[in-house]
Amino acid sequence: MHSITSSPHHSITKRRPVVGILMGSDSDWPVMQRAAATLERFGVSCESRVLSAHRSPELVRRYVTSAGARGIKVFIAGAGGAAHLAGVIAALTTLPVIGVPIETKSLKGLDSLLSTAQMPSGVPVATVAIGNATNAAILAVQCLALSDRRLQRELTAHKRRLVLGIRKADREINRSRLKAPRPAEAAGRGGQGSRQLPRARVIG
Ligand code: C2R
Repeated sequence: MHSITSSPHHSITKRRPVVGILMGSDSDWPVMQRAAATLERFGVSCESRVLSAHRSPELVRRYVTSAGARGIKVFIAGAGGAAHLAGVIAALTTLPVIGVPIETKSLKGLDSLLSTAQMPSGVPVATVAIGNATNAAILAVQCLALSDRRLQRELTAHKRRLVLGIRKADREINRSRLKAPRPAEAAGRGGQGSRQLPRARVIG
């Protein structure tokens, strides 16, 4: 069991939630909590719910059809395997729906990816990469930023941090290349010249 909160209506801040994070099972929470954490970093209030289109279809219908009136503006839905949750939400609302395909043991999340992304024409689900709940949250912030100056500024700052992260990684990788023995020198000493370079890390 993965704990979400003691309350099923988890609110990140005291403010009225504007993003509804749904997941098909509490086993999805280790991935989906990254969406909640990212929204929190942007100062966006959200609520997280475990609701399954397969196991509790009526609860999904009730939640989704009442959410707009309570102030929810975007849904993020994570599900694995036969991942129909995001599609069912999209069928029930005119609000934007962002799908997070959850990685699975048997098919590595390809099943989730295809069942989330391959929606019929007329009912879109904006699908992010397998397990990338962070991107789902950023996309939700981008939707909200269309009518929110503060969020526009936060997104601009976020882009700037990405550039800084890449520049730092670029500097570090060149510094370690200068320190590393050349392949020929290393080969002469019996090595393969394969000194491990640090992995470029992007600040997200
Ligand atoms: P359990 O770990 O509870 O067995 O769930 C969940 O999202 C989870 O990734 C296994 C997987 O089943 C998924 N699930 C769906 C739906 N409901 C649950 N894909 C749905 O309605 O689409």
